Amino acid sequence: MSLKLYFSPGACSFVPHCMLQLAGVAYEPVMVKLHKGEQHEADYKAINPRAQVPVLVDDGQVITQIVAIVLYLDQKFPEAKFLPTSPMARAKAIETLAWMNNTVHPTFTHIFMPQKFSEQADVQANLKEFNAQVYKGLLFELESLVRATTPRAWLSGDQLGPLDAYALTLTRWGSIAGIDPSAYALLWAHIQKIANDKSVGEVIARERLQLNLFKA
Ligand SMILES: N[C@@H](CCC(=O)N[C@@H](CS)C(=O)NCC(=O)O)C(=O)O
Repeated sequence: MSLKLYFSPGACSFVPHCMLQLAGVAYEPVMVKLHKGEQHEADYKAINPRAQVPVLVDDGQVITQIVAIVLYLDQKFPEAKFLPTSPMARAKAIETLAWMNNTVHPTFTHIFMPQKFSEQADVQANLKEFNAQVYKGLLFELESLVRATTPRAWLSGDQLGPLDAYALTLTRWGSIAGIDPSAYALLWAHIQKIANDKSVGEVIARERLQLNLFKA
């Protein structure tokens, strides 16, 4: 078995990065420096023509898209219990994963990379401002999901998993977007609990992440 993960520090690839570390399996982490445009280099586009991370390569087979990678790793390493197995609980976990991936994540992309959506500087400024407000509301929604997990310890049940890793990433991104995470007391406490996990801590160290980048 040869597993390789293409990741970029602080990017959404943090989710499968944590899963591989939590699973305790051998894998090769390969860093892609998005800020240097390495995702657009020919060698990388030969692996993922969409020029994005994450990419998981298992025995030469390439998988892209977080949802696909999460479902793949969940089935490949059932002993890690990343997602619940009962049909309803599993569907609800995938519902949250899909929402994070298709709603919260692209909202941040509008703030962080508005140039992907308009060439005009004034439109880009408006996209940033508007979506930062939207993002604040989405973090409250995320916090309500954390509240709803009680008495379970983690977002998808009794095991720390991909939803928690994604929640950490999205909350950290909020701090980059000028949103103070300490305004979301419950969510912020949950993020710190995730970060205190040994395996997640190892990924944070490898990616050299600071959890809160908010500047008043
Ligand atoms: N829908 C994709 C989104 C992946 C994505 O947005 N990746 C970002 C990092 S978080 C990226 O590689 N951006 C580089 C770029 O767009 O140039 C997924 O689920 O994997």
